[in-house]
Amino acid sequence: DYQTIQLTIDQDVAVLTLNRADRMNALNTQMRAEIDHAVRSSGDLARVLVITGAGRAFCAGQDLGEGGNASQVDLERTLRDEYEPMLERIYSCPIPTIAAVNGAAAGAGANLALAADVVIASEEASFTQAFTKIGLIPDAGGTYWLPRQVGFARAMGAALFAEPITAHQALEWGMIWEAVPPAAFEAHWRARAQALASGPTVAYAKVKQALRASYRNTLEEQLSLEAKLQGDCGHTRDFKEGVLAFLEKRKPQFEGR
Ligand code: T3D
Repeated sequence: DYQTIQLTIDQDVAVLTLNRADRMNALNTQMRAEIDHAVRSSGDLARVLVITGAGRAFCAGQDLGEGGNASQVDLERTLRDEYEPMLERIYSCPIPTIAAVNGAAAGAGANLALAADVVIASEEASFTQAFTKIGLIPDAGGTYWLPRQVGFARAMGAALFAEPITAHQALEWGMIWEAVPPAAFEAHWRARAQALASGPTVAYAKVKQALRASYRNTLEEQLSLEAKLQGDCGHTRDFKEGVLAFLEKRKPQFEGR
């Protein structure tokens, strides 16, 4: 039983809700461990994982009240022992991950969202690299994701000025996939999640692998990787079904294998 999050799994869709609404879903030790555990379970039990927040915020980052006197908190240890395993768990999750960002995402909360494969934001949401406001640098993968997603100049400005970036700005910058009016937000991300959950799960896992490898590969290496992964997809039942459904002019029934 989780204390700081909720996990529901329904029709192959796992929904992990950060659930400390009175603290803007700020992350503490227990929550990091529970997220890690829930993401691992979801990878085994569902075909898509959504991470969202209870109440009006998505996640306010590190719980700044945790650990008492800030000058005595061992930030390096917390990051290595608690943030890294959680973020790597999300990154290596075999199924597609969606961050459904319902409100403010600040500090490590912003970078938790950026660790997901797809970010769908409510138009009311914002993304703040709040760290320098309290004398820190972007962590939780921020210095990795930001320059890749929005380019160096915007990453630097976001980190130095630590201003809230609106959902529209984030969309324009290529930081997120969609910004959706608040009234339509939940129905929209649920429909997106359901669409992925009934899709070709093996191909999705290989899409993630291929796109990520492109950051470090030469063209030659990437073409070779594509050939290998496509060869694997070619052996799935979903590929056979996809082609058959196309030829029979009907919707494919993918099984995720
Ligand atoms: O281990 C380490 O420490 C290193 C790792 C660091 C990683 C980080 O994430 S550093 C960055 C930490 N996060 C922030 O600096 C963001 C702080 N929060 C905010 O900027 C704002 O609260 C929000 C933009 C998220 C929301 O603003 P708003 O106006 O909607 O709400 P609020 O009134 O500021 O917050 C409501 C309550 O939540 C309030 O408590 P109260 O007054 O009702 O008792 C506030 O103190 C609490 N809260 C918000 N953020 C945090 C928090 N409590 C603890 N930690 C927080 N991060």
